[in-house]
Amino acid sequence: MAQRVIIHIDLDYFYAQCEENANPSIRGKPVVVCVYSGRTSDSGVVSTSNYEARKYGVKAGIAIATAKRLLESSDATFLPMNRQLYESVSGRIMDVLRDHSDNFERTGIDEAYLDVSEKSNGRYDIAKLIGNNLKEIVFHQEHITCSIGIAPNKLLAKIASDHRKPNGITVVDSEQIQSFLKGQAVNRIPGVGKKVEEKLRTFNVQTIDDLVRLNPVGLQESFGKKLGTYLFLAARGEDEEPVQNRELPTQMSRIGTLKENTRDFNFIQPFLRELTQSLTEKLQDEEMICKSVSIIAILNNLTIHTRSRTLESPTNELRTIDECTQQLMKEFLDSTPETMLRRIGIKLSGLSKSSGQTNIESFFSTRFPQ
Ligand code: DCP
Ligand code: CA
Ligand code: CA
Repeated sequence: MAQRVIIHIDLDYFYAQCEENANPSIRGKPVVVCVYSGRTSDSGVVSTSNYEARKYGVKAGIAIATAKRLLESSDATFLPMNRQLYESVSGRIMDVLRDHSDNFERTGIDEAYLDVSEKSNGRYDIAKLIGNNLKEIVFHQEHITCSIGIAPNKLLAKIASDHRKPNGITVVDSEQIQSFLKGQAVNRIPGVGKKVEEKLRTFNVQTIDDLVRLNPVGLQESFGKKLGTYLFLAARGEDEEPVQNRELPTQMSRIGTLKENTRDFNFIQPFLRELTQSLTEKLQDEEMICKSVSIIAILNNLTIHTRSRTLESPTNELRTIDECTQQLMKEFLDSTPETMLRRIGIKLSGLSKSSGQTNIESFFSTRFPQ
């Protein structure tokens, strides 16, 4: 089989870069995008920061109060997340990338894999031209820089895209795999988080070449069959996963039958709440948020009616969604005095990913809980 050519693209300091473009006067100074919890004016965590802020040690996940302290002496800008802005920039960039690949897989708001094996004729010099061309198009169109990795599989392409950041491009062809991995820390391997890293350290493993020395049986005994095998192959830069179009669902719904036909809100309410809760949990499990909420009412004459509302901002919060379904149901009952309900349902639509977590990361956190 001909050698595959896979590109991984990750947009640089994505939310903060979108903010710089929305307001160029903040460029060149530290920019911190925050998730305010609303409890006090400073409570919450940093979502991301630009590279100027990172020089001060400000990065995703630290407390906003800590970031403010670290940036005390600078003219930093702190901004709340503007998810809609990032979604629309991301959507347009993904459309461009999809257009330039044989096969395309988006794995997060700011990253994607492109299979360009055919487009590049299996040649890495051509693939590099494709990569640089993509960087140019994305920058020209959206003023966003990105980092690119090009390699024979997804695993290596992802490690490579992280190798020169920001605005880098790293090519690893099949001859360069060993030298590329040599000396890199084990946590460069996607899915190797703090727990696995610590456990590996007890075996004196810190770098990927240390990991190569462990035998597969021992790895499986210590980490389980799946993760053990994965680590064994990853240390050798091996990965067969295809780049696959996994378009995310845009809506989800759930319908149930009431114990008896009724239009009594007190009877309907707990059932509606149960439906809302289980569907919201599914939404959260998928790490998604919804823009609109609908209720579905199927009457005793089997006609179907829906009522919908667009939320002020997309969410996966149970309280907000629950309030909305209750309200919509009340309004439906008030506006249709004669009806008897037989089945009721809810629908969440306008779905999008809720975090910058990539699928590969959530894949590993669900399959190999650390
Ligand atoms: N994100 C977040 N909370 C986190 C991590 C990320 O809200 N703990 C969001 C903000 C990021 C986006 O997801 O801009 C993409 O995440 P990345 O991990 O790719 O980080 P950045 O794009 O911000 O920076 P880098 O240049 O290192 O890729
Ligand atoms: Ca990024
Ligand atoms: Ca990313």
